[in-house]
Amino acid sequence: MLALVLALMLGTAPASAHNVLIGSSPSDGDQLDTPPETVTLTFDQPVQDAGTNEIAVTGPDGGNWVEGPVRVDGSDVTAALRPLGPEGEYVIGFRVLSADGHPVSDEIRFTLTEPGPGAAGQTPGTAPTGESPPQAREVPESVVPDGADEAADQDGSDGGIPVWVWVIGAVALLTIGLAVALRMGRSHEE
Ligand SMILES: [Cu+2]
Repeated sequence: MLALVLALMLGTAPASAHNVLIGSSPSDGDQLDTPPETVTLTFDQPVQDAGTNEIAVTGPDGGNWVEGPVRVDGSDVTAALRPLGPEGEYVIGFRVLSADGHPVSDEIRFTLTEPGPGAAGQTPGTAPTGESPPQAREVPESVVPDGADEAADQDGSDGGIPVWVWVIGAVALLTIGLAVALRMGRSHEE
């Protein structure tokens, strides 16, 4: 009950207390001819630095251009970028922990109008790939266990099917037994 009351109190009062993105650099919709070196997201209140905050900058080539860990400074969350490469649209996806403990995620976009020094071809091979694969792994890890759970659940429900098999088997045996008995009976009659 206490937990329920607490949940209700936390659910109602701080509903307006989710962190809200109030600014960013680059800004949503920016057209830039010079690649930004960092991404900074500014929220209306402090972000919890629990090590779970994520920023990903996905380029037109699909690569992630964030380099190094996300840093939290009060209401600001910052991520350094490798020198951007191909021109086109970049999506800044973020997921941060609100002051009230709820995760907030969204994305903003900017467009690089001139190709940067970081060639697209260098994206996968350069040092930051050491950063990217762990992030890439984190996603499957959170997905795989869920899938495993579902598989386990399905196995659990599959566990009920053998009962059907037994019933069908029993019916089949009875039918065969009856058929044999009838044939034997007929053969005796003949
Ligand atoms: Cu909240």
